[in-house]
Amino acid sequence: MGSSDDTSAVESHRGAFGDFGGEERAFIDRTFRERIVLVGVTLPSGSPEETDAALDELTALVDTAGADVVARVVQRRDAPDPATFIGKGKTTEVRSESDSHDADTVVFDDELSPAQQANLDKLLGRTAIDRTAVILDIFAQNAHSQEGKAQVELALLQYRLPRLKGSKRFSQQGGGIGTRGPGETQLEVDRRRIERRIHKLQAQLRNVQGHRRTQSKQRRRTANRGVSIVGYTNAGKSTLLNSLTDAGVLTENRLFATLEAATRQLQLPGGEKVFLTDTVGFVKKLPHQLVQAFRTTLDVVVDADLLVHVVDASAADPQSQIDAVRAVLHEIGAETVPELIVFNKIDLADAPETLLRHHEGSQAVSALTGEGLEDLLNTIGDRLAVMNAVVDVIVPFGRGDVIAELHRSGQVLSETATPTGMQYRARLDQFSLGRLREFVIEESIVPAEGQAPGRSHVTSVDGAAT
Ligand SMILES: Nc1nc2c(ncn2[C@@H]2O[C@H](COP(=O)(O)OP(=O)(O)OP(=O)(O)O)[C@@H](O)[C@H]2O)c(=O)[nH]1
Ligand SMILES: [Mg+2]
Repeated sequence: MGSSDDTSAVESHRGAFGDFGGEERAFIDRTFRERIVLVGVTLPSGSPEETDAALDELTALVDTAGADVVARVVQRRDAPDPATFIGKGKTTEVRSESDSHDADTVVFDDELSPAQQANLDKLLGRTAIDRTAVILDIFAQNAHSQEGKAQVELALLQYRLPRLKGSKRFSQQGGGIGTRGPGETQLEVDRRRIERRIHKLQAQLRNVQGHRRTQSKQRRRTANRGVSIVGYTNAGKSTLLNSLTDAGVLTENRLFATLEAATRQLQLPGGEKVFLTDTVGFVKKLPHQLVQAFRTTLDVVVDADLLVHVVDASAADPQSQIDAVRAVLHEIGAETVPELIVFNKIDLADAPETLLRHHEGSQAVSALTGEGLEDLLNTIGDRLAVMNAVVDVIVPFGRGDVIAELHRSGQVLSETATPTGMQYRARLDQFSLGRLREFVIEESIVPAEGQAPGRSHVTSVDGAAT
C-alpha cells in the first residue's frame, strides 16, 4: 500500500477526504473501513495497564474516525528510539502482524516525529500515523461551521507542514532561466503554499476573536455572569446543557460530537440569570496544534466566572480524565477559573460515592434522567453568589496543593511572599473557605463587582496571626 514513488511521497497520507475544501485530505481512508494495527509503548513513567487503557481509548478514536482495529502490539522501552520510536526488531514484528491481518495503516499512540513517521512508512510497508493524526481526522469530519473548519484546517496544516516529504521533481512554475538558480523543487512550492494558507487562516481566526471579545464585553455589561461547561469528550456536556436549557444541541455517543460553542441563558433558583456555554471536549494527548487553533472557541472558558467540569462517573478511570482536562485548562490559561466538579451518568456508575468523597464539594447528576440537576442549579447559584468572602491566607512554602486549590476554587486577587509562606488575598465561596480555614488570617465579606450584596455580616477570624 505505502508506495514510495515521488508523486505519492509529496502527500504522505492517502485518503479520500472531499469535504475539506477539497484540498486537505484525511489520514484515514473512508471509502472503505480501513484495517488498523495499534502500537503502544510503555515507558518507565507509565505502566502496562496505562498503555492498555490508552489503546482502548485509541480504539474508540479509530472507530469514530471510521476504521477498525484488527490487532495491537505493545512494547516496553526505556526511551523511544529516535529513528523508529519502537525498536528496529519490533518493527519487523509489527510488519508481520500487519501483513497477517492485511492491515492498511499502523497507528501509534504517541506522537511520532516527521522523521520517525517517514522511516516507519518504509519499514512497515504501509502508512504509519499517530494519535494526533487520528484526532485531527475526527475533528475534520465533525467541523461544520466556517470557523470550526478554519480551525481544523489550520491545525491540520501545521501538523502536515513539517511532514511534507521531499520530491526530486522540479516545479513547473518555479524553474527556468532568470528565476532563482535551478528552480524550486515541488517541495518548496508546496511548503510555501501551505505557509501562505496558514497565515491566511490565522488572520481570519484573529478577526473572529476580535469579534468575540466585543460580544463578550457586551455580555459583561448586562452583568450576566458566564458559566462554562468543560470536560472530557463524551462526558455528557451537551446533554447537560440541553437538559438545563432546552438548547437542542446535538448529543451523540461518539467522541468530539461538539466542536462549536453553544451559549444559552439559564435562570438560577435565586433568580440570577447566567450564560451557560457548552464547548468542545478534551482528551488525553489532545494535539497542541488543535488547542492553539481552537483558542477562539476556548476564550469563553478562560473568561468564565465558573467552570462546571463534567466527568463521566461510569468511565474506566474518571480521575485520569479529570487530570487530562485540567492539563488542557492549564494550557489555555483557565487554571485559575473556579471549578465545580460534576460527576455525570450516575445512573450507570457503580460507586459514585467514592468519587464524591475524593472530590469534596463535587456533585453527582444524571444529565439524562435529570437526577441531581436541581441540586446542581442550587450549587451553581451558591458558588456564584457567595463568591464574595475576601480572605487573606498564608500558605506555608511547599504546600503547592493548597495553592492549586486556592486558584481552582477561588479567585486570587493578590499575592506576596512572607517569611513563613505565600500570602494571598482571595475571593472564596463558603465551601472552599471551610476547607482552607486553617490558613486564613483575615476574612471579610465584600460583595463582588456588579453583584447585589448577598450576606452582609462580617465574620472576624480565627487566631493564627491576630
Ligand atoms: N446513561 C447516561 N448517558 C448519558 C448521560 N449524559 C449523557 N449521556 C450519553 O453520553 C453520550 C455523550 O453525550 P454528549 O452530551 O454528546 O457528550 P459531550 O460531553 O457533549 O461529548 P462531546 O461533545 O463529543 O465531547 C450520549 O450518548 C448521551 O446520551 C447520563 O447522565 N446517563
Ligand atoms: Mg458535546
